Amino acid sequence: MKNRDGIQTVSSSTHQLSDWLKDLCPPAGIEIVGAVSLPCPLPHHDQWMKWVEDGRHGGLEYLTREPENRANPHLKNPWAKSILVMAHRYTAGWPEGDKDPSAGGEMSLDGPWIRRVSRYARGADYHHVLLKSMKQVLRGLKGKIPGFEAFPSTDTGPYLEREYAWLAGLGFLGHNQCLIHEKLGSGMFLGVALTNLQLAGLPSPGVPAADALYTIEPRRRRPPTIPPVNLCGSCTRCLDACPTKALDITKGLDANLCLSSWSIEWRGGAPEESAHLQGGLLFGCDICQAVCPWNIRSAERAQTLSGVNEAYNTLPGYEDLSLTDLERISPEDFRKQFKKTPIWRCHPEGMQRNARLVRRNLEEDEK
Ligand code: B12
Ligand code: SF4
Ligand code: SF4
Repeated sequence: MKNRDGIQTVSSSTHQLSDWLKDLCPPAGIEIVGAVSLPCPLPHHDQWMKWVEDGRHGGLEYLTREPENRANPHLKNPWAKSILVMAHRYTAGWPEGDKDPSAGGEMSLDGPWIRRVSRYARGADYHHVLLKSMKQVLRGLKGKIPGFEAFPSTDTGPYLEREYAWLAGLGFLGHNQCLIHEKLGSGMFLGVALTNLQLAGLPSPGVPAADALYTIEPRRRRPPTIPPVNLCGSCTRCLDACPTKALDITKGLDANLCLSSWSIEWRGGAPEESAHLQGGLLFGCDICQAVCPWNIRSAERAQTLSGVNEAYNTLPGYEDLSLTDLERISPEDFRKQFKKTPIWRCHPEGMQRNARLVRRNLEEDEK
């Protein structure tokens, strides 16, 4: 890793940065960028700590490590003056069928298995795609700001990406826990980069920005507010639709109950007593996003927007595979098919297990 000790601060303004981003983002396919100055108190710090204490991280132990550094990246990186947050859209919305756990009403076992996979995982691995795009933008900024340094990551760094995305003005945090942009919805990946850039014009630390610095579609503008606004109003659709009742307004998501944990993260898969709740879902779950009115409205608006990055379209070759193939997929075939995709995360054993469970659930349903 590059030695970061001697990194010096560089300066610019939000105004100037916005101008540069207008040129740099479109060719890199980055759709939104915002910034937060560091150090920055996290307005949801206490809720997050309680979340960990209550064990709602569902055995994802890495989420409990070094809470001080996770809450304050400045402690380990005193040279860092801001964090840039970038977003890549991966879907223009979720069709009606994604709202139910049978996977698009797709009860037939011979139907396309890929419809049972969350939309974020149908194409290339966003860890590579987004990171490449972020690096392109950051290289461009290096060319404009002598001495600029930035360290991008997506998922892999100890950063609360949703919290920073919200603080940077990319959207609001919904009851489904997702970062929701009022016009683009929540179908977007987030990436962050610690930088040595001091930016004049950012809101005070801990106050969410009214809008991003660069965006293909402005949000509904409103003044920054404390305490944070959440635009769910009286809606509880995601809480009601979640098959395992993993969501709670005051406590957040319970990763012990989330189908996404069971089917992607847990080596043992779904708990036997509730495995039927996974229905026909093979990998991940989109239900709490598919039912969200913000996503439904953003899908209606999608025709007027530029397309989603093609890297996230369903990959070719998938149509040759069936659920039966996945039930017995060998490690070599799994590697060949999924090495450069988000599905790689669940290992061949996880895929075999998930495919067998889907068959069992759907066969039981048909009885
Ligand atoms: C661990 C993890 C998971 C776990 C736990 C999810 C969770 N809600 O914590 C599991 C495996 C279940 C999961 C599932 C999914 N994930 Co995930 N996940 C992560 C990861 C790596 C860490 C999240 C984390 O720190 N969780 C701890 C909780 C408390 O933090 P948080 O959810 O970010 O919430 C913060 C704020 O929302 C705020 N907050 C605001 N209001 C409230 C209210 C309450 C009560 C609480 C507790 C907190 C809170 O406080 C928190 C701390 O700042 C992030 C990447 C990253 N480094 O951030 C991706 C990330 C959150 N995941 C992502 C995605 C796409 C998904 C799925 C949609 C994938 C799928 N289709 O299956 C689902 C969505 C499930 C859901 N409804 O949240 C995206 C979200 C993009 C977006 N637009 O929001 C991220 C940012 C990855 C990325 N780089 O794009 N994920
Ligand atoms: S991803 Fe699925 S299981 Fe997890 S909270 Fe959302 S609806 Fe519930
Ligand atoms: S479905 Fe309703 S409650 Fe859930 S995130 Fe969307 S607006 Fe908020």
